[in-house]
Amino acid sequence: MTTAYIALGSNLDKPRAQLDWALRALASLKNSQLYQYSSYYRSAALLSKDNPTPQPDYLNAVAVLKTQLVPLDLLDALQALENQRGRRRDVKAWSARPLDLDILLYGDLQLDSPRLKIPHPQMYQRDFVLYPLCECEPKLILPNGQRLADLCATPAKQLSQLS
Ligand code: A4P
Ligand code: MG
Repeated sequence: MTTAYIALGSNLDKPRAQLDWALRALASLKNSQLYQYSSYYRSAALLSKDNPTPQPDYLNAVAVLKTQLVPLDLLDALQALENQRGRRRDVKAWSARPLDLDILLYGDLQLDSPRLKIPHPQMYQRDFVLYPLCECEPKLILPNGQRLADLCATPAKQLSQLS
């Protein structure tokens, strides 16, 4: 079994219910065990220059999965779950979405392929990833050598943890 960290995000169609659904789905994923998950965190949508139209706030969380799926099979399984929630692929990147499931880390694998990049390239810059990850795994050393706890030492400024 390999430990994989999954980022969950939603800013459409009742985000809290979307994340609840996603955690239940991850708990029944084939050849995998849902080991742990964080609370939910709300933040303003980070927008891209290509897609600057304002969007609803996001809810984000992190799940810890023990899995026998190889990385691309895990990505396929996560994208199938996104599709089940009506995720549209014919829109610009960073568009509002009912459910986004990204692989943050997969064991100590480092991968840079057209379809899958691990670690997730933007994870180091995103409080809505780092803080829920730290809640699950406070002693984690990130692949770039940084201690996760050091990055999360002060309260996050624009992130609220939900009860
Ligand atoms: N892909 C490559 N590496 C990975 C990986 N590690 N995990 C490829 C998952 N997918 C990976 O992703 C596009 C393609 O990236 C996939 O087909 C896969 O082959 P996508 O999920 O279809 O599209 P996307 O999510 O719009 O693009 P991207 O680049 O994954 O965006 P992000 O990083 O997911 O950012 N603001 C807040 N507050 N909270 C958020 O969660 N998320 C985004 C989207 C923008 N703003 C946000 C949030
Ligand atoms: Mg994504």
